[in-house]
Amino acid sequence: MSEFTIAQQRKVVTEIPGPKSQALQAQRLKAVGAGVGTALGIFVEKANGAIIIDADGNHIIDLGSGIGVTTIGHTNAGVINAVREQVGELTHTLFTLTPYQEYVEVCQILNAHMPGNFAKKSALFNSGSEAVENAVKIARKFTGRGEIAVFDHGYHGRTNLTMAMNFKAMPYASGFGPFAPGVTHVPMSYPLRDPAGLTGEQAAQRSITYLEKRIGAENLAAIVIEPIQGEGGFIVPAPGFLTALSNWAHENGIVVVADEVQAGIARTGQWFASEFEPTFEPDLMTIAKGIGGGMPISAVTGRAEIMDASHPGGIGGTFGGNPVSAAAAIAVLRQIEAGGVLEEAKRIEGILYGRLEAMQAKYPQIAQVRGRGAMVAIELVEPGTLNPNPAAVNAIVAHCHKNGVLILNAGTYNNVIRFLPSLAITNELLNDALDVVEAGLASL
Ligand code: PLZ
Repeated sequence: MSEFTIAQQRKVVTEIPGPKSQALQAQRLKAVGAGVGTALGIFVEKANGAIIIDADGNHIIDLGSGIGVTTIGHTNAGVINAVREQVGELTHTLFTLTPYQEYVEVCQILNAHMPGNFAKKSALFNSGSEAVENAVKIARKFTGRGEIAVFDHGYHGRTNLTMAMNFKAMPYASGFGPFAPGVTHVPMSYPLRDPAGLTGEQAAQRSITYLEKRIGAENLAAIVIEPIQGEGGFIVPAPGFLTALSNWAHENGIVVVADEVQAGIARTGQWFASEFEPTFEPDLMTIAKGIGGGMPISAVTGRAEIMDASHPGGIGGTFGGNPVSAAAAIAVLRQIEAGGVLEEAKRIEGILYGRLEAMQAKYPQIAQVRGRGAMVAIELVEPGTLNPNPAAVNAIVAHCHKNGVLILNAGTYNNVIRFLPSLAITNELLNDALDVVEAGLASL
């Protein structure tokens, strides 16, 4: 998939963060508002493939990809060339003033690859949150209904509406309200923590009871669900859960929105994570992160008649589908179409499952290995219980950071470690990173 311009090797030459990063961090703390946090205070200068280089010259293995953004690899050659070319030709018009072809081409590709045997249309935006906001707007306009439902442990963004849609108050919403009305939270299928043996259909029935009793099907415009939850800790619902929900929604004229912001665009080994349950039929999808190869762009793609529900002028935004970001997205999407990219996600899944399940057999803190493709996580507990073990996660993350592996936590209980490497990561580099993870586990 990639020719590398930086050797794909970990190299730690200072403490992490090193002195130059520490000096920059001191400046940053004076200049940048405190609400904008830091997971690891290294200042990044360059990156390629799955390696980032910091101001002190440390070569760090990136297992986070900017939270699932540089799926195709940092500074992918195809993306760089497309951006360079586009930036010299046209950087902005505002599509709703005077259109340009690149925007249309992104929509055409997304329409062609969204699952579902129906005509599709798309619209482009800047961020995942903005895509979710617009999917809700469009679903409300289409149905003439106001209420929406979301799922426990879910995450959808940082705008006022999407803050209301997130499960966790801390850190996303606490003190930032009041929030948009019309949002109801219902139970998710969480196989590790649900009663043993609860099937996907039974878990869906539990959610449907809430939807019917708390909201009333006739009042619901949309249900919005991540087919694999991202920030919630890569929770994969029990088989049948998504299908039973979408069947019920369709019987009741409710729009099904799959939030594919984190799981979509080849990350899981399919174009979209929704495809793992072929009978699950989302009407709209929200897409962002990996689509731009590092450039900001997002989309809502879905049923043409729903996408056409808004009056002209109802949907837009100054920068949505910016020409340079659109050119980057075309470069990413054409590479996936050309073949081989989905296979890389499956290769990585094989290594992650092989290594992490071997660790699970040795270390009783690992309650579960779950996820798909290059989106795999481990949930850590106090041995012999299901009690969340965030202390173990913090210790392993600290160990990894110290040793040049950038790794992310997740989960409602902060007790999940998630692996979101670029699909360009080599087997050697991934195994090296997993050796560091294992040493962290061993030192608990
Ligand atoms: N929907 C499923 O994962 C973004 C958040 C990073 P934006 N997740 C990473 C942070 O701390 O802000 C996300 C997601 C799902 C929507 C979003 C929101 O996407 O591009 O961050 O707005």
